[in-house]
Amino acid sequence: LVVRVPGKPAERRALAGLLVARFAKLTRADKDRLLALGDDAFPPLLKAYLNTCYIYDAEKRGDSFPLYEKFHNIGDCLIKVTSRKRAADLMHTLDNVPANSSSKPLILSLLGEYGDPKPATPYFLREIKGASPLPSFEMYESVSWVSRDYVIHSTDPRAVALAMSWLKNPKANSQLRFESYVHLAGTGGEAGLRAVLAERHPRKLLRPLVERVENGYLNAGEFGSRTEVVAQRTDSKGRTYGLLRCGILGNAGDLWVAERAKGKWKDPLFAGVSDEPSRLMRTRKPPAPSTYKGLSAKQLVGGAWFGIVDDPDLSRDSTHCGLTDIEKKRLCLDLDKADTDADGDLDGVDPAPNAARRPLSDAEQVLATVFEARYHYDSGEGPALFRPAEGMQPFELLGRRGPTIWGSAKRDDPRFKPLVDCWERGVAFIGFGPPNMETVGATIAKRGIGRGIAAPDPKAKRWEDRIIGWNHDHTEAAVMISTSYGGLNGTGYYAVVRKFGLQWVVITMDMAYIS
Ligand SMILES: [Ca+2]
Ligand SMILES: [Ca+2]
Repeated sequence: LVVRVPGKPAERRALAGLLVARFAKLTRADKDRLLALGDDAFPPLLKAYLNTCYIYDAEKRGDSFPLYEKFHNIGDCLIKVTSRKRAADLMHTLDNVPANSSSKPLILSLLGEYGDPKPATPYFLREIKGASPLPSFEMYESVSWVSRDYVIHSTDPRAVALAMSWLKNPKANSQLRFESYVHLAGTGGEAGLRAVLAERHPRKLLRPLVERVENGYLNAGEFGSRTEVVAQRTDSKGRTYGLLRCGILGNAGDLWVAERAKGKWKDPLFAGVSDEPSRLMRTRKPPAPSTYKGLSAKQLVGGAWFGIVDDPDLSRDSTHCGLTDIEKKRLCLDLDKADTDADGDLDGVDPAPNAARRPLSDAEQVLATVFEARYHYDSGEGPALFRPAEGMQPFELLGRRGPTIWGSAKRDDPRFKPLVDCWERGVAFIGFGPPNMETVGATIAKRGIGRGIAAPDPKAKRWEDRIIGWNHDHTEAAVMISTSYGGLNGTGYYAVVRKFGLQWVVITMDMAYIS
């Protein structure tokens, strides 16, 4: 199909102006003609885009969806006719629009695409500095998102210096620190690599569970919860007890009892039973068991809890591992052993309690490196269930602040039922998979990182060839890491790692999906 447009510049510009003026009424064929005018359509489209944004911003309180739609439609056309020669117009626009204009994210992302780093970088630095502190939830199309994305992938010394300052400042926003941590070894040369390695922690034991309960916060998206006090009572001897709801073992409805002493909850104990906090929407039953010695969650919450606060069966830790038998059952650990994986660290503090420490193959190091980087700034102290691919042998995946349990490649393996039943309740389900090579390919084309990495072969015999993409000499690799707490609460990141000497380091990690 050939779209006919005039050849003479003046006629082309006149036609572009005419078509943009009646933009809302354009047929598909008209739109094709407009786009076929290419760069000649840029000036009227930019002008119309800015005008629509201006009116949209002025009327934001009203019902402005039609306007919103209009500026998106014009924006879509603008994207298609912008090229490198328009970078100066984009910078001129940014110099002149109001600070919070809704036109900014698109103009900035076009500048990121077509501008030369030297003149363009200061625009992004200015925006990201002005945007601090960052909102906790960001739209993809926000100014701070676009500028952060630019700065973090840039090798411009000014952008690298800013990312280095985030990484080295413990008080900086943790999202910015995370982005710096997973990109600087790729963008920042020797100094960037050194800064990333300096930020890595040595292997750390977990805080004892009783400490984590006191401040029990699960970083589990909408299922996150702090420990709450359901009921509190003082007995005849003046001792105060409480019934708590705490999600530190992976379920926000879990019931715990504890004594209150000197302003603190002393040695909280999991009752093994869960109720449903009203704010949570549930499609499944709470994880088993449904009763404690015949008492249902409803009865416990109704007052029966006060009768079990001294029950020695609640506090029994048969193996002296730092977890009660009831807590251990939830974590799917060996009830007969204090150190399930026999690596010297007791189950209560081992960050990988059912995977022993051992030397790792290159492929295992790739996964361990990506895992560590992904959760380096994650504050969640609850359990994760790792889902290995067929053929993987357990090894320690470190970096989270809660225990990571090595699960099974079989979906319904009964050994892990207690954690699996906490789907949508707070347990993080983590797995690796082949990177989406379309996404990786786009990044490779745009930024040159990961050149030479081949797509994994889904039919390969060895798991390392099925889920990891390698370059020819196995010094760079790409993989996807996914975390999900429930059906509509998950993220996937694809990562590229590079081997520096003997050490694997993440050189890029970007969100591939969120649900
Ligand atoms: Ca151990
Ligand atoms: Ca271990």
